[in-house]
Amino acid sequence: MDLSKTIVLFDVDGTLTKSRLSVTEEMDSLLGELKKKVKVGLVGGSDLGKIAEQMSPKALDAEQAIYEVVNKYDYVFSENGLIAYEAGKLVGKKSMLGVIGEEKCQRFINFCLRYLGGIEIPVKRGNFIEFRTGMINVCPIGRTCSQEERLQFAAYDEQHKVRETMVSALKAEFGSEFGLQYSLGGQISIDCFPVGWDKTFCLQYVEAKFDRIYFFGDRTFPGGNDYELFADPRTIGHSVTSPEHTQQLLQELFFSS
Ligand code: M1P
Repeated sequence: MDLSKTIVLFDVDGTLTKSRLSVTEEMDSLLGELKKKVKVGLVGGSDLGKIAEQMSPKALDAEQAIYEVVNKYDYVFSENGLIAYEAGKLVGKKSMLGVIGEEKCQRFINFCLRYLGGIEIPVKRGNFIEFRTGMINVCPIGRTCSQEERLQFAAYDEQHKVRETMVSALKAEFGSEFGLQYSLGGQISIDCFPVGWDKTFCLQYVEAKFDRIYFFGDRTFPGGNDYELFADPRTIGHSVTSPEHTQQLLQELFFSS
């Protein structure tokens, strides 16, 4: 296989790392080997700070982690590619606020806060709404929960569909008026962004340059934040169940002769 015009894109949480945890040394070194063969890019739903923290675990501080990750990988697309880095340089930045405006943003946030104030779940912590550059992340348990509380909520949500129910409420409230799209990005939250600003957004930076665009993600089901990029005809999508599964597929695809 001619790999010179091949790029491999990876989701981060659940694909390269366990949710919100650091990359293992084994995965880090496998990605290092892969980079010798093909171009490699990250496409995370999270903001750049979180991706950098997870993918540059040895960095001393947040700034250094960002510097390291954007220079280590050929492309780093955070917030679905709304913030795009190529070879260490910022090449694109989209603002959700710029598109929907302050008034709609406030109506949206106020609705979320009222909705979250009206539900009861086993545990609530802090930071329920994270306002990012390209999206608003809404988290019923609160992003400051511990790792243990995160896993407990994820299991509870699986059973009680807290996030799915909230997405239905958001759709009923805002319909197509706000032009927003919702995805269950990771384990505990909902990513809310303008329609079309899903992970396929990143393809504009790579589609003309590569003949083969692989994508590995774990949330590849409809409603998951890897779905659109996984299903896009421009990519060769691979659905994985864990970082170990990603490693196994990489070995089979790129390292077995
Ligand atoms: O995996 C990507 C997602 O990671 C986090 O999700 P959660 O905290 O729900 O596990 C968030 O940063 C989310 O925006 C992102 O899509």
